[in-house]
Amino acid sequence: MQISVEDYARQCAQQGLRGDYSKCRTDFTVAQGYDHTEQDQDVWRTLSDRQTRLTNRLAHRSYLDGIRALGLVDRVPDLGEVSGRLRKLTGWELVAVPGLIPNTPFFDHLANRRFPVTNWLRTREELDYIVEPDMFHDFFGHVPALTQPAFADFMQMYGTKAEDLIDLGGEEMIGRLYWYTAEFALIEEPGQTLKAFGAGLMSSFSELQFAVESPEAHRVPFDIETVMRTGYEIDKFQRAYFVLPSFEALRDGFETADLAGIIRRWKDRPPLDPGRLSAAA
Ligand code: HBI
Ligand code: FE
Repeated sequence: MQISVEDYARQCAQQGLRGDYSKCRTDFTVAQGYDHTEQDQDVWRTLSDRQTRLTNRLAHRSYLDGIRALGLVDRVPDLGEVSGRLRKLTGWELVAVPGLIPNTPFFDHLANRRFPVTNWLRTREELDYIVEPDMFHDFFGHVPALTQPAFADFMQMYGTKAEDLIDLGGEEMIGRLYWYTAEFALIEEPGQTLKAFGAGLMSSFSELQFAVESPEAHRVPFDIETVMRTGYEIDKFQRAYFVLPSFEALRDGFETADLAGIIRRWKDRPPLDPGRLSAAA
């Protein structure tokens, strides 16, 4: 029972979301068309320059390797070109969408190794903060990680399992898993220093520094069940960051966990307070 493009477009407009849904196909994709203005290119360069200085220091090497493998980030990306490179690395490709899309088509894209990238960019007045995901968040934040085989597998598996888990009442719980891994996470591999991971961090100037460097940031060991029980807020710095030991641990944990059991046990109980989780050693 999927919402139609027309009804969804009306809903988005009512909520004041941007995005032109009038040219959407039934899977909510649009042609990228590469008609980005000089203003877009300028905003992209500003964001990219500023953020790259930080990611070079603070992002996990997988992210930096991903950026290098996918090519230039000094202009608005051509999704077709990047898809060509990504396909060879992990079999993923990118599709353009007008903005947020409903769960069902979003998960279906992931399950088929397609990552939806928003086709509009924030304005110069919004460099620091924007509520909706835009092209900079989607591309600069999410896409480099898709070059990493174990993470790429995790994202596909997430798309594959999501609908069934939602049917069990797990929508909020798997949303938390996405939030605390694909958006805001840290990685600490044995013998390595703590680094940032996740699109929410990569596309944020101030939170990226806070999460990795601040003594005030609360860092807790990664555990699937705990993550799925922990609440979050979207409009403040996170009050906890889960520390992944590796992407393999994430993928294998998600693959083998009794997700249905976890959902059954916790779905009707109040979420854990991220500020009160036990800290990482
Ligand atoms: N649509 N374009 C877009 N990007 C998202 O990240 C996204 C979405 N629709 C639904 C959705 N995310 C959520 O269901 C997941 O983040 C859990
Ligand atoms: Fe995101």
